[in-house]
Amino acid sequence: MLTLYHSPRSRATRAYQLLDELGVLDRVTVETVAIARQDGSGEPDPRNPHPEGKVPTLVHDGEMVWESAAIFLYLTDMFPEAGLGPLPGQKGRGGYLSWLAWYGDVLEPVVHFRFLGIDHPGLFRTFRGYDEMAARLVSTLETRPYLLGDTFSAADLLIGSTFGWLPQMTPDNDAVRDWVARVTDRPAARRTAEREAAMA
Ligand SMILES: N[C@@H](CCC(=O)N[C@@H](CS)C(=O)NCC(=O)O)C(=O)O
Repeated sequence: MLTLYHSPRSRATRAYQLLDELGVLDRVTVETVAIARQDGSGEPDPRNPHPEGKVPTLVHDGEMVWESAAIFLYLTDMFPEAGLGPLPGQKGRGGYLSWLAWYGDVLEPVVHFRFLGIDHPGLFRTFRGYDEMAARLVSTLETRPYLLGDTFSAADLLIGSTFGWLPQMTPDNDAVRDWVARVTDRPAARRTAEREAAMA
């Protein structure tokens, strides 16, 4: 049994969208739980097994998977028919794993430090800065429509969703802006927004 613990308009939204992109919504139980929100509303939900009360959380036959990048990899490996993430041995697997890890190890911290106005040489030495993050996306997306090449993957959804939530953090580059538009304005994104609106 596969269960996604989800909360509307959160980082779990893109995991919920991924289930739609994979065509497996009917094979997964989606449990909507409360979370503590940045505005001070809400609180951790005892039904959510994540030890810090965060979402998304995925539970497969009693085993928990947490962190969006791990959940994305787990789901695209488990449901390969949609072709949203190269499997071991397939072309693009290395890039796919690297972009997923880059999301959590570089993009999230760099974007949030910038958003919060936090700067320190130690942060730059560890993560590099906003300009380096942006340059990585620019140099990739000026040569191809999606992070892995010609086709959309779950890495585009994971990374692109950040700029859907924080558009002011989008690198100032047409190729990146066009990519964000392509990966955030998808039928599954619209369906997910409708489903979440109906939950409200
Ligand atoms: N790095 C984690 C972050 C998860 C996260 O912080 N989720 C937020 C929702 S956007 C949350 O659950 N917050 C509740 C809390 O911090 O208690 C991921 O990408 O999955």
